[in-house]
Amino acid sequence: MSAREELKDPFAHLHDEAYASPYDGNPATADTLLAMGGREGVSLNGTWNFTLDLFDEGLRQKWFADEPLSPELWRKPRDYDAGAGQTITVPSCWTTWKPEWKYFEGGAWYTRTIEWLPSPERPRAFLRVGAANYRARVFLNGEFVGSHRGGSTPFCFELTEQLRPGENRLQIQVDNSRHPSHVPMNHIDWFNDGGLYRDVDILQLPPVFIADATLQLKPISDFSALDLEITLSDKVSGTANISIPELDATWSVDIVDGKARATLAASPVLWSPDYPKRYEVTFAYEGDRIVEQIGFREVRIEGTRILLNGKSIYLKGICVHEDDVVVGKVSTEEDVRRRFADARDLGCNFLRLSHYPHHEHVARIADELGFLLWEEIPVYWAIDFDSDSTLADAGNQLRELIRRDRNRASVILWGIGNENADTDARYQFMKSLATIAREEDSSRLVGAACLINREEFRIEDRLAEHLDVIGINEYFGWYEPDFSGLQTLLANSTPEKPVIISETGADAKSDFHGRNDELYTEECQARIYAQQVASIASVNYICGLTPWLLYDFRSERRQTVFNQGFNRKGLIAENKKTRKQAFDVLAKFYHSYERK
Ligand code: GCB
Repeated sequence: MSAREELKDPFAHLHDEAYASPYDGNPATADTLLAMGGREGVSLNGTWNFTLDLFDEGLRQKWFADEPLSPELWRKPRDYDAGAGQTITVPSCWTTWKPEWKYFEGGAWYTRTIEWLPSPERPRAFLRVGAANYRARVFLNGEFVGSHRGGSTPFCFELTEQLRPGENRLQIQVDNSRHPSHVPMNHIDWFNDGGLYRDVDILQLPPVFIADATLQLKPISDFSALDLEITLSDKVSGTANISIPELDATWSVDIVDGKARATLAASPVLWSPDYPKRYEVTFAYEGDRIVEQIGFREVRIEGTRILLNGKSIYLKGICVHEDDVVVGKVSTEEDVRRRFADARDLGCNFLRLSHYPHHEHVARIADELGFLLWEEIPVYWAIDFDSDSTLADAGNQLRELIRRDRNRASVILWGIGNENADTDARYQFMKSLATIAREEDSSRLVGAACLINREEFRIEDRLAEHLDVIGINEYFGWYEPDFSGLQTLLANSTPEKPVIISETGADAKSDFHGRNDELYTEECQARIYAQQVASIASVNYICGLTPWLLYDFRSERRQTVFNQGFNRKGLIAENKKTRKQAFDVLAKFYHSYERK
């Protein structure tokens, strides 16, 4: 123990309520996020030491600064000893790890050792975390590295300077507290899982490397040009080489100050749900390469239509949460493929990944299978729309999502919010988000799931002028028992943009049967679906629907005898097997419907 440490007042932390602020700095943002693009990381998945920390003692007492010593060598008492804690597997949610941790909302410490073997060709090291709900603070060898806000997007930190050859101690404090400044805020209709619940990797990279590379079909180019953007790790100049062997195409592009932007002539076979054609694309800069499977397609609007590759498309969709009774928000590839298989049976060509960015392999699998996606950030219900810091957080989550997925043909729409009341503050906040979405990606649509004008029974939201597609959440037949309101709403509305019914539905407990006007029966849910599709089908400005939703999911807001901690609006029960009657109603509609 150093003399300085001996002198430290052992009681100072008891009176310090500003203890967390030193660890909110050096934020990881979209600008520090690195493209994975086929890179092989050194996986840090597996067993980590783990301690829940209800009172934030770790930050108050600087647990991370304690050298790991076996207890007989301690010279003063400690409240934390990583080795004596419990262990957990990464990725996972602590909320599903032990029954007694189910409702824990607060901080938790993950600690593990990493071996570092410096390599002359790849001397730079980056930590990449797939997602940590909600706030993460990273420490290496007792020093604070940086922090990240946002529970569902990936983030990176460079560790090169702090890593020592041999053993290093990596600690990540993850805090899933709900808070008024967060996005989402306190009130959500899903389970607030906590943890490092997606992959964690170390990327070993050359001195200058490709930080990000995007190639997509240039909008309104007669399908004959590709937009390229490459960002290097450093502001150097040079040449990047891009190749698509299947098209027999290679291009050399100048990089100036670490950036290359170019339009490349090419006429690839277009990607679509009917023919999800992808090409292997290689981006190379000196010794560094990123290899991506990319599909090329165009999406745009014309009046009240959505055009995919120039042809009007009707979006036969379904909403889905990232939720599982056993593993929480962890999305295994098997589970993702099951979602798509069920959606396929339903007759879908479209999924709304609600209400936050789902695992990055979802869009890759959608590219491969031929599904279109609506991806969104959790600007959900009430948000502190007056706060600049909250806007910065939401804007960053949106940029991180877009940069993560903008090579994915499946993603056609960025959702910037869900059911937010139409106030002035919300209008300004979401207008800024729409601008960010377009700055990041001008080739996709921007939408939001909006509320309706309930006084006038009209589709009306001031935000619509900044959207390409208006999503409408309406629950006629359920929260609004008088179904005739839907016909009034549809007849009263003359939107000038495409509308998607982004939610509709009803709860039903699977295997609970009764009259079709008896709430929570499968018959009642099926009747509401039948009425909904019959009312919507003939409305010209409606370009698709994503009813709420594929599977029942955990939601502690719901505690009736029917719900027992679940939102039961799934077409399939939470076991992901038992289909309810409404599944067949929607499947029949989707399999037979052709828009005139
Ligand atoms: C909504 C929300 C969704 C809820 C759903 C419901 O409008 O967007 O998150 O789960 O209603 O079941 O009430």
